Amino acid sequence: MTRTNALRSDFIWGFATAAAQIEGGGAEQEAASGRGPSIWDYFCDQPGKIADGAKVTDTCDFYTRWKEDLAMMKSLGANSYRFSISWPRVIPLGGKDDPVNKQGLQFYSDVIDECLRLGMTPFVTLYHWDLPLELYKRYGGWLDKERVTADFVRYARLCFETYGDRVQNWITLNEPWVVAALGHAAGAFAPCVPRVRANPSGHVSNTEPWIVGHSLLIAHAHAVHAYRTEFAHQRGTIGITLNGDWAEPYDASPDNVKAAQDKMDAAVGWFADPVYLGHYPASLKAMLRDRLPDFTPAEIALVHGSSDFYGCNFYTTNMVKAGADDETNGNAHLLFEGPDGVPLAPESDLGWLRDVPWGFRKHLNYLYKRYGKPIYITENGYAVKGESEMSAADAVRDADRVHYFEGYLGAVRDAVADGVDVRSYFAWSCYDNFEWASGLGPRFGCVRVDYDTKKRTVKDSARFIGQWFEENITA
Ligand code: PNW
Repeated sequence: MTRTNALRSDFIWGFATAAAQIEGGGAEQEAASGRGPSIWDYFCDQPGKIADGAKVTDTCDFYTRWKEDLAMMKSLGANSYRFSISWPRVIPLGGKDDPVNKQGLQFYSDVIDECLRLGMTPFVTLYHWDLPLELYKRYGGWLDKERVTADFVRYARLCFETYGDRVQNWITLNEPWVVAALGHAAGAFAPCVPRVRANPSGHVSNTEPWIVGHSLLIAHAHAVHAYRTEFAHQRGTIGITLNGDWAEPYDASPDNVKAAQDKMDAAVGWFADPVYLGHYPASLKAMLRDRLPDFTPAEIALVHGSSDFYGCNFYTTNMVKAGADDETNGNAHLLFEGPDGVPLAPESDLGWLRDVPWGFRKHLNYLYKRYGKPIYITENGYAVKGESEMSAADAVRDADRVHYFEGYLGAVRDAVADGVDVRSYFAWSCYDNFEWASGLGPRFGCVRVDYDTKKRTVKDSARFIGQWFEENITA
């Protein structure tokens, strides 16, 4: 083994998951657990919304198998685990005056204790998309800034009170862009019931995503404020995690160079600029005009500086051309080939994802230069084409996923050599799980899950990653 000592000795690495994607072990068990329904339960019940008709109630059964699963992660070498708390599991109806589910609260407490016992630092996300359904019914969820903020802050406070003596690393929101854009504009994700249909041909609202995005920023900022003022003695860090893949201009034409920046502004800057720079990007304002809500002075004072780190989820790189009709991507076309017509990489199991490692180094440099914060990579991973159709024996020899991690981890190492302050890496995902509207088809796991028996089998990629960190973290 060659040691590179490329990463700091306290580098954090592990696997990432989200509650709604892994916990369910069958409808009966879920009902007995006291968890309230989320917008994803409701969405799964709508015909045609989930590719294979899968349900969030029946996924990997982490809810009963958590102890073995944590032991497995530990055996793969992880020194940390990133997971999310299900809001409706701890407060079934979700609201600030609604009752707490003691069983749900205890569940995460046990998971946290076991992580610590095993020597894995818990990174806890408060909101990974499973809004309590009741809040959507009551007031439209993220559409109502005042009410959702009050409810979210009470939920966050309950988590800080209950777990904050043991959890030092908090993530308020996972990928607000997905919540706002896929959940309220494109119609691909829950709740997908836009009230303003500017475009009569489809589920497209041209106002809701921006209202929702604004509420998400405000709710996040209030939760951070509560943590920093009321829980300062816990001495933890708190921040937000954003998605946003790298946008490379299709060619050197000014229009396409601008389109690439517009795409970065829409996907990343929409949230990162207010949080780290104190205002929305100028290109977003120019595109949306009065459809982009304004911050009051009090709001922006709270939002600006509301993240101790930059939480980065990263998956792919696009060649970007001007002239599309998609505001949530800055009206940019996202392509996987340049003018030479040669694909950047073969297809994965999802249309938006390909194995293009070179954009990662550029992305990390861009984020560090623009926002100047330590970067926690909170997700990165790959869905091998056709893996669900493979035999178990073939699926666990996941050479394409190994190839992906080899390239992307190399890009992390290069970015660190460039001077970028990267502190963590979480692979998405620990094991195959519920891939939202795509159901159980696309598999992102470094461990295979047989959904009939729930049996777990380690894939080659899990071993590869463990070995990679063993070689690259300074001893
Ligand atoms: C992230 N897109 O989601 C999420 O944080 C995970 O829950 C998810 O399983 C993972 O990436 C893999 O998809 C995304 O359509 C979902 O561009 C969709 C998109 C991007 C990220």
